[in-house]
Amino acid sequence: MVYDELNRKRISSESKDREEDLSSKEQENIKSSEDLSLEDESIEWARKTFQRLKEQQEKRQEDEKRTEKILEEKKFSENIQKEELVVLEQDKYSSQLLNPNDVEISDSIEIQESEPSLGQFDEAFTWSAEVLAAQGVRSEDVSLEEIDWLGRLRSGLEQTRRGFVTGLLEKFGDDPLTQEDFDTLESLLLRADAGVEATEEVLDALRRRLNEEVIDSKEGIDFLKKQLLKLIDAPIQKSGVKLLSPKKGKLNVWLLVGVNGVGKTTTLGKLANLAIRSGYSALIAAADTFRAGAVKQVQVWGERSGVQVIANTSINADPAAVVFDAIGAAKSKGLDLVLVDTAGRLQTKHNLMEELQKVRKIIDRLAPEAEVESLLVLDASQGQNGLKQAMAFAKSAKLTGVVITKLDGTSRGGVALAVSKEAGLPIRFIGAGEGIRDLRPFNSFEFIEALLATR
Ligand SMILES: Nc1nc2c(ncn2[C@@H]2O[C@H](COP(=O)(O)OP(=O)(O)O)[C@@H](O)[C@H]2O)c(=O)[nH]1
Ligand SMILES: [Mg+2]
Repeated sequence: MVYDELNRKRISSESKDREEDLSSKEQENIKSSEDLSLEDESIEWARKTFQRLKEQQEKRQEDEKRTEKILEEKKFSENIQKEELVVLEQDKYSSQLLNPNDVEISDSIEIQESEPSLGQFDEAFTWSAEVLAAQGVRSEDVSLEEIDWLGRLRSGLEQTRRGFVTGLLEKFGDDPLTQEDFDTLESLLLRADAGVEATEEVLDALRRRLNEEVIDSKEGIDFLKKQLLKLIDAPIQKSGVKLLSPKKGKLNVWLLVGVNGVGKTTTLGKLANLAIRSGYSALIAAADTFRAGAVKQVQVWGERSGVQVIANTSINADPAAVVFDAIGAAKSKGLDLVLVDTAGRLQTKHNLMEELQKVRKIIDRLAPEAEVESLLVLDASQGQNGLKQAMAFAKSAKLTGVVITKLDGTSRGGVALAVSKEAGLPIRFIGAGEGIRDLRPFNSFEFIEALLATR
């Protein structure tokens, strides 16, 4: 379960932090003399983890083969009708909640659903293993999904990192940095779309540190990591909620808002899947009634995860009415989470804002006790421009957090820093791909490690 994994990580890394605070000087001394054996140890740890995951995967594949074989034999001996097998296939996806007659699946909307699979024991694996170990995760608790995700996050951020980290490694030498070096660092940060404010803050901290001592490239990167982490964690800490998950025993309503095409509907589909996999009950409100095809897109996602979709397919149906129905249904069934898809066209900005306000009012009136999250979805590939546009939503939608999508293959991953510093909003989820599992709750430590990975 994804949320269990994340909670476990936080608890162990917090206790680790405390240990570090207590004896950082001592640990530094120990570290330098033991650098080599530490490296050996971490490779050993990674190897052990890899071996276990490999065995686990082989066992799963064997089980699948065996099931297939049994099914084939059964088919042969009992002469099972083809139609019955089809029903079996469908059962894998649909739930009792969903009446298959209600949903018409369009062939044009494809959702990638592949199970994560273990690659080679390579640099990507050892890096991911190290990031997990650094958070205090035990080797036997590492899941294939976590390894797979970290690998993809790291390669997704490669373009942002490429110019940035190599540039940095060149800049940080044994000599003190010059004004010219600072200018380069500044432009590197700005080019990664970190934004002016975040860039200034980080540079100031670095300047202060360098006034005190000369630092080498590794220390430079480590210092930068700490600064960026602090910056990105500030709004999360301020919110008082480290990891956003639906509160049990309450109705949770999560609105997804943002400009057209940023990935709201896709994110909602992935969130529905994440919620179900983590043991929550959920329902989708298809409140983007403006775009043709939007409802169908949502229905496909709902069907994949066995989540009921409340929709009104008539043209220009009132989004607030859809939300009204959805909250009523969720309350009567005692569900945990309502995910609300919304429209994002900016051409008619004024109407859109009014519409969002109306939706918000309905929620507040109908379910004043509900935990409402208004999540701004932001396309990382649009960088700072996207952020500026998106902030138009801040007032009408009473934003509480951000989801950053499309972190796979953009050079503007630094926009996460701008979001934290300039919008002051906590990042709650990040998406790095179009597949159903390509969205995870935001883990700042992993993000910064991936952003500044030196290999
Ligand atoms: N590469 C990539 N594509 C994404 C991601 N999230 C969404 N998309 C794609 O972005 C496009 C627009 O997404 P959609 O959810 O319809 O956006 P909406 O208009 O905000 O609802 C679709 O083609 C999605 O598959 C992501 O994390 N990575
Ligand atoms: Mg949409």
